[in-house]
Formats: sequence, structure tokens, C-alpha cells
Amino acid sequence: MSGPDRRGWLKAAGASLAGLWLAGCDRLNASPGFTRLLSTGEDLTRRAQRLVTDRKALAREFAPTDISPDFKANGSTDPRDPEYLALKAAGFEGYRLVVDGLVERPLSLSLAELRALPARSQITRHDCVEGWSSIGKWTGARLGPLLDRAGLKPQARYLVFHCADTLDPSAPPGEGRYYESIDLIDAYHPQTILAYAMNDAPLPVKHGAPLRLRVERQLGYKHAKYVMRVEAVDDFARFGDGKGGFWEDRGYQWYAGI
Ligand SMILES: Nc1nc2c(c(=O)[nH]1)N[C@H]1C(S)=C(S)[C@@H](COP(=O)(O)O)O[C@H]1N2
Ligand SMILES: [Mo]
Repeated sequence: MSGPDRRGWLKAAGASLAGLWLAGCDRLNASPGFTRLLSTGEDLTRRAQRLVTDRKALAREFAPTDISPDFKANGSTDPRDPEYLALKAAGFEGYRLVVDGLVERPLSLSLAELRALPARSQITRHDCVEGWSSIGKWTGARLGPLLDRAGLKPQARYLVFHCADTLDPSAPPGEGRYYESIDLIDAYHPQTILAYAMNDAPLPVKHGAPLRLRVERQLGYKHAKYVMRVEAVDDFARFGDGKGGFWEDRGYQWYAGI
């Protein structure tokens, strides 16, 4: 806002609105200060609303004909961790998604139970920080209703996704596992799902079988594959190096909005 404009606004704002009201609508409308007051108020409201609603806007969705014939796989594509190999060998029969931490009712869900939850399908573009993009169709359980089933405690602020794969082989045994975290705005975004299907087929191993996160308003590294456990926390400082994710601990931004 320029200097004179700002002074005009302050003057108008300082004037008694009751007095202006009594002066009559015609004169009000004719008053440049009042018109300015209204439009400035509108500007501010619009800008404040954008700050809130931008995080809630939907990611673009595409048509079936846009689906990439060869969706690239990245990072871990064939985990060698023994627990994962055992689950895979049994066709993920024994797989359970654990939902715990700051929840009223911890959950342990089979794939059949996950498939029975409120679901969503979407055709979206995956953007990797490395500069490539692919379009795919994802189907999965909506994270919001799943969290409601577990009942988040009031202190819960983030969700930490614990994955089955070790991506950093140089890390000490038991460390170097992939993990990620998101806040509750993204958790309750309508396109945030735990996907068990890709392009109308069960999720392939290279894309995160049996379950991976889709958090469509953020870059690829936020989309945790091989998700074993969702933990509700008040703070993610105690995980890994404390930055909220495998790649965040190695310098990437925690919030990777697109
Ligand atoms: N568990 C796990 N999740 C992961 C990764 C990983 O290595 N391990 N790589 C991330 C990165 S950088 C990208 S771009 C996407 C790749 O998903 P895709 O293999 O389905 O393309 O997964 C993300 N999630
Ligand atoms: Mo990525």
C-alpha cells in the first residue's frame, strides 16, 4: 500500500462508522474514503483466505488417456529387508498397517480391511525433485476417515510414516530406513490416500507394495512407499536426524509443496 493510500485508509478506518451510517447511503457511496475502506478490507480477506485455502486446493487430475505407459520408479524399488521379503513371499497376506501414537484407538489393519475403508481414485502427476514427472492412477483409503477411526488425540500435530525399506546401506544396522512426515492439513486433504492400487492393478513392488502414501500437493519424496506404520506425534524431532524425513535429514525441505 502506498503512503497516501495508507493514510487515507487509516483516516477512513478511524472515522465513526455509526456517523457514516447516519450520513446516509448515497453520501457513503460517494465518499472515496469509504469505498477504499471496503475494497481494502476485501483485498485483505482475499489474501488471508488464500493463505488458508491454497493448502486445501485440489491437485490437478488427468484423463485416463494421459496415464504414463511407463511410470518411472525411484529410490527403493526392491527392498531387501528381511521382514519385507517375508511379507512379499506370502503375497502380503500377513501385512498389517499399524496406526498408533497419539490416537485414542490404535489400529492394526489387513489389506482387506484397508480396502473396505472409504476410498478414492485419482489420476495425478507425480513430480520428482530430480526433474522427471509421470502420470498415474491411484486408488486407496482416504487418510482422513482412517484417522477419524483411530481418533487423533488433541496433542497430535503430525503423522510419521514408517517404511519397510532401508535406503541408506551405509547407515548402522536398524537405521537408514525410509520415513516421512506430514501435517494434519495434508493428512485431511481429500486427495491424501494410502494407495493399494495403481492403474487399476494391485500396487507393484517397485511402486511401494502393498501400501504407499499419495500426498498430491507435494513433491515425490513425500510419497512414502512400503508404509508399515502411521504414527501420530506432536513433534518429529526424535525421528532420524530430526528433520521429518529420510531426504529431509539429507537437506531437502520438509514442506515440498507444488
Ligand atoms: N519407502 C520409500 N518411499 C519413497 C522412496 C524410497 O526410496 N523409499 N523414494 C521417494 C521418491 S524420491 C520418489 S520420487 C517416489 C518414487 O515413487 P515411484 O517409485 O512410485 O515413482 O517415492 C518416494 N517414496
Ligand atoms: Mo523423488
